Amino acid sequence: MTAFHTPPISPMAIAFDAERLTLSPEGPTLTRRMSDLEGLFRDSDAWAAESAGENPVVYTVTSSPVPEIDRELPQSITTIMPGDTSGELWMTKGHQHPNHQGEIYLALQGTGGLLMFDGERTEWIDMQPGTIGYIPPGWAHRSVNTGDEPYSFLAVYPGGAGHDYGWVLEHGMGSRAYRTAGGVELRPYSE
Ligand code: S6P
Ligand code: ZN
Repeated sequence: MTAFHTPPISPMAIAFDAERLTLSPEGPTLTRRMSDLEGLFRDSDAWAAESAGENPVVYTVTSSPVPEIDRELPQSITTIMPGDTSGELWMTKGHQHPNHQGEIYLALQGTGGLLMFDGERTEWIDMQPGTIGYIPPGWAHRSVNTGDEPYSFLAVYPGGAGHDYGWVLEHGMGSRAYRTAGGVELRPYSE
């Protein structure tokens, strides 16, 4: 079983396999199934049926061994499976960093979107391999797979930033991303 390293962390090289999307040495991997996304999809009945049925893996997050500790700089690779629930594209839960700090995402494979919300304004960045999405301090963020293959990105973030998932449940994300014949459409969060 892999684990985070214990501080003090020694300088290290982390091998990144751009094809297989692995980090080596690696830390823990997190798997989010449909049932872990309660309260997030607009169509809660469809969410409940999918959770009680096949309960598919929606995304995984694999980490380097750098722990989420103040002043460290952890990295992770998130892979979101293609799919939608009543048209709403599969996505991460989304969170706010309670200790407001910036973060960067680098798209690696597939196509996606980076949805950000500061409580008033919503921003969307189309993400394709090579795009760096910058998340400023104070912006909640959620990633969406907009394509037909897995969408993967590298995240690098301050280890002391923390993760507030309740903020998104309380405030929403301003918009939701839907699959349409023409591509992707953003709709108001509560409609
Ligand atoms: C951490 C960074 C990512 C996400 C990951 C899963 O600050 O933003 O590693 O944790 O993409 O998303 P979520 O919303 O389930 O944590
Ligand atoms: Zn984050």
